[in-house]
Amino acid sequence: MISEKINNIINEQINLEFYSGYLYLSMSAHLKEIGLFGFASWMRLQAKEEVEHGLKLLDYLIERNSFVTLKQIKTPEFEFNGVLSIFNHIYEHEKNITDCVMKIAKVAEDECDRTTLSFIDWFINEQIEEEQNIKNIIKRLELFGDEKTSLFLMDNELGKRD
Ligand code: OFO
Repeated sequence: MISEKINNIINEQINLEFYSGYLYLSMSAHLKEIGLFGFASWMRLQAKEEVEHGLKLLDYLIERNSFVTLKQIKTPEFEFNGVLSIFNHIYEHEKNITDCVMKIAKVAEDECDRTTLSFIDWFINEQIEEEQNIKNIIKRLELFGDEKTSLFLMDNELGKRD
């Protein structure tokens, strides 16, 4: 059985992961509305991944004979101002999520909970990968600009994510 502190912080993280899913889904819907179907599909796949992250945490609590407490998910942004600003927004969001994951590792360390520490490693690596993927897209948007031709090419490319 894990400590109350660990239980609380993991339950909070479940909520954050589902919120992340909501945020990506909101962005995906917006991108689809404006005809950027490749970007929209990339975002929708990311939303699915976020839900999987939430479920992975939820299953972990159950495996450790702990309790799942699902709380209300806050409303994600739904007004956006261009593709570059959307990616800058999620980059900041993911950096924040990385801090939260690091905080779980810190609490696990303080509680001498080796199992949670090793479990959370997967999330730390996942965050590094996510931040990097988003940063790479931002670099290219900054380099090529978000005018029609470059957006068209990137939209095709991102639409190939599977
Ligand atoms: Fe779950 O990795 Fe993004 O938020």
